[in-house]
Amino acid sequence: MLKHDHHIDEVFMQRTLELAQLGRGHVSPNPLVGSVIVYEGKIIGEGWHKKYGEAHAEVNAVRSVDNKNLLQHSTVYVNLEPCSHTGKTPPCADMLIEHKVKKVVIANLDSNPLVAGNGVKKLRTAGIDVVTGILEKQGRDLNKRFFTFMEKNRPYTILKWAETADGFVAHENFDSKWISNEHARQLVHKWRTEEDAILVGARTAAYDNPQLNVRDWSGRNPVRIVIDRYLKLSSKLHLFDKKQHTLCYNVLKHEEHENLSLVRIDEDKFIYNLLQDLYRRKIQSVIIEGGASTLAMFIDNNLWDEARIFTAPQKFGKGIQAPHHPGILTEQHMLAGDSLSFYRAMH
Ligand code: AOF
Ligand code: ZN
Repeated sequence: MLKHDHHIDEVFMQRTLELAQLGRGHVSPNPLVGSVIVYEGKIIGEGWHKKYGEAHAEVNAVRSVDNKNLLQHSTVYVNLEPCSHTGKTPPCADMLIEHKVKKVVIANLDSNPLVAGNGVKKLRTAGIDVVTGILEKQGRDLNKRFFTFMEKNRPYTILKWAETADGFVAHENFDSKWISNEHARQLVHKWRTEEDAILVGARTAAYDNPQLNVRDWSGRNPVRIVIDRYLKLSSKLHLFDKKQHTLCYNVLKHEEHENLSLVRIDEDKFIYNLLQDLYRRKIQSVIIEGGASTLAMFIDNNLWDEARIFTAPQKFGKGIQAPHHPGILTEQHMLAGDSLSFYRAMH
């Protein structure tokens, strides 16, 4: 491929990824997908997957083109390989073939076993020119939750905590107030809107009595999850107020109530079993908000993808130690008020 073509493909794929983002919060467990249709160097159609169960990106892009005759001379950009299966909607590959589009440019192959290369195969067999791997890394990152879910058969797992300059997450009495600040809190509420579920351990549930909902940002509430192996937590905790669904993982019993599921799983490989159960429930991502021993269990079992850590300038001297993670630092910056910094590490 000519260098010039490659650059142009990247420019249109960048726009495709921007459109894909518009579906955020509405399409899970489906991926974020955008599509741009280009005729003689100009965009003549755009679309994205707007809502779970509804039309796919390419379908919306094709619908937006006024003169459908131009499609046979056009290139379709789509960040995910067009699907080849009949799911909630008919196969997009077939639709593109029917319109005889000239070329299809893709960022990522679809890891869904129902598709997995078959979309590209169908297009090529029909004589359509297919280019793959344009802005592949950005596309993988955009759909990191979907790809992890499909490839590892578990939700994308984000660890979050705040630690002092000397590496503690709480005082010895488990009091963890005053480490983070209101800027960090608002950011955490935004993050909650971006994930399907939020999880805490029994000690955090008991000491902090968190509501685990979204208040300082607008967006949907995630499913709440608590680990309470021996069902010792008080039913008066906010987590059990039945205002939102809570999953309570334990080793004793299974019970369904309105907005509360007690889920029994085997003690052996507990964390692994928990993530398996979330996978079965189609929960594509989970943010783990503590405490230290719960976070450490995910790290020790090698079952995590990303860590988001706030560090505060103050020192506690002693207390509950922050978890140690073997991740790779990818981002570090100061938050407003410069009393706190944030860093992100990838597994
Ligand atoms: C595409 N374009 O915009 C999306 C695709 O149940 P369905 O019919 O919505 O199918 C969902 C699957 O289709 C999903 O798991 C993924 O493999 C693919 N998503 N494919 O061609 C799109 N969202
Ligand atoms: Zn499709």
